[in-house]
Order: sequence, then C-alpha cells, then structure tokens
Amino acid sequence: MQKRKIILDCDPGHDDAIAIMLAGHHPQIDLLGITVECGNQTLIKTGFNALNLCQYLDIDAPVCLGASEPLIKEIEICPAIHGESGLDGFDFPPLKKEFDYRHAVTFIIETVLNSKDKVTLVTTGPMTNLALALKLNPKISENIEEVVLMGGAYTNGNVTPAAEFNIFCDPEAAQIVFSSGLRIKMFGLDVTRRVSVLPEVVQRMAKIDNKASLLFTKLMKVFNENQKRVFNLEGGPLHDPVTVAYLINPEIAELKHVHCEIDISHGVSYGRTNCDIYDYQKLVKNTFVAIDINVDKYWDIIEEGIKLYD
Ligand SMILES: [Ca+2]
Repeated sequence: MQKRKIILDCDPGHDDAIAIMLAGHHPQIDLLGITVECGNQTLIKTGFNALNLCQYLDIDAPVCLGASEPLIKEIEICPAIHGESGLDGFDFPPLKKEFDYRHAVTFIIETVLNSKDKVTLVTTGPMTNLALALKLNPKISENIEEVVLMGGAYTNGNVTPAAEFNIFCDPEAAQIVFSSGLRIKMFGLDVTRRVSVLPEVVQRMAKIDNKASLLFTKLMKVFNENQKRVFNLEGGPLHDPVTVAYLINPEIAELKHVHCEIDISHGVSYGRTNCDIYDYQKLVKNTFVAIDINVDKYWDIIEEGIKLYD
C-alpha cells in the first residue's frame, strides 16, 4: 500500500500531541514534517512541545516554526485547557532535537512543490500557516491532495455559541483555505465531541504499558481535569487525532458535501463555519463535512497507534 504523504500543521496541545503520536510511526502515513503556529499557546511554547514530542517518540520529521500571530485578529490562546506550557502533565527528558531552519510557510511550499506524489495537509490548529502558504505561492494547490482539518462546527461552537477554537483563532485564514478551491474535509465539534476520553478509555490505553501509553495517560489526566473544570465534561473530547484516524481508515466517518463559508463579519458569529447542510443556498459545494463518526473504531485506531511504540 502506498503511504499517504502528509504535513501536520498544529499547535500542541494535548489532542495535537496524540495526533502527532498517531501519525509519527503509522505504516500508512508518511509524515513529511510538522509545522507549528500559535494557538493553544504562544508559538514558542507550541513549537517546543512539538519538538519534545518528536524527540520522546523518536519521530524524525522536521519541525518548523510558523505564524506567531493570526493574520488580522488579536492572538487567542487556551491555557485553561492546555495549561501554561500548552502541554501540561508530562515531563519530557532534556531536549536535544532542534527546529528545522525553515519557516513553516516556506517548508509547506517547498515540500509540496518538490513532492512526487500529492501531499495532504492535515491541520489541527488555526489555519494561519496554510493560508499564508497559499497566498505566497498559489501553485502549491496543484500538488495538494486535500486538506483534512479539525475545526469548526455546523452545530455549536466551543468559544462562542457560533465558533470553534481553531477557526475562531484565525477566521480570515480559514476563509482563505475554505475558498481556495482545494478539497476540504472538515472534522468539527459535531463529531469530535463524541470521542470523549472517558475513564475506561484511559484505563484501556494504560494497559498497553509502553512510552506512548504513558504519554497518553499522563496528558489525558490533566486534559480531563481541565475539561471537567471548564466545560463540566467527564471525559474531554479528543478532537485532533480524528483527522489522522480518518486518513488511516476513512470508514470511521460519514461526510456530507456542502457549501461552507467562514463568518468574517466581526459580529456575534465571527469565526463560525457556516455549513449549508440542507443546501438551502444552492451554492458551490466546497467542503466535505463530517456528520457522523464510529466511536468504537476510533478508539481501536488510537489503541493500535499506541501499540506501534516500544
Ligand atoms: Ca490543536
């Protein structure tokens, strides 16, 4: 089977960490690089988190720093869920791995243009880096297979009633990507809210007893404590790895082809992913939005992903 070439653009982040873990050594995934931006925490914190994760998990992909702020909006971070470090709960060994010298936007452009096979862009943070890459060199579109993103919601948001965090962080960047003509696959809160890290999930992964399961259980402990305090949830939604899990097994999700536009009006719904689920407007369908997920299969994929480690 041919490996799926991906660039993972992220803001780690507890759920990003598990997405990196899942993509890092999977036999169906060729992780070309990890690009980072501000999001769950400031750029330097999310960047070092990505670097620490790669070193700990022996993932030898380049890690590139990208946007330190959104295109237009003021910077938004989320210490309430992810802590002061952006990845509270795990003590990494001393860091030796270094950042790749390239800016994330340059890395995305060069890697996509130089790839023999089309590259899939997986985004699990704000879409600033990808939007900048598309503006700087629109030619990359020709060699991008698709964009598979965690973000948005056609139901309710998690920052405002309308907006989900990743999109809310940089709505203008998201609008650039959604209107780019690329094939967009959107995994929003509508499905990621259903994959809660309940105590039985943590126990199941802890049983594997390797370095990845240790990472999972320690990170999920803090993630769940924060999700309980902020949202009164018993198990936090493990949003970001849904993207990678879908690439590993597309059968886990049901997608609907719709028109989707980002609200960049700066009103009460700023940052909303307006999905025309019922096709009222008869506009061009630019997005495959996830409307259902097989929760059991999802945890099977996470478990298999953890088992790939020593
Ligand atoms: Ca994220």
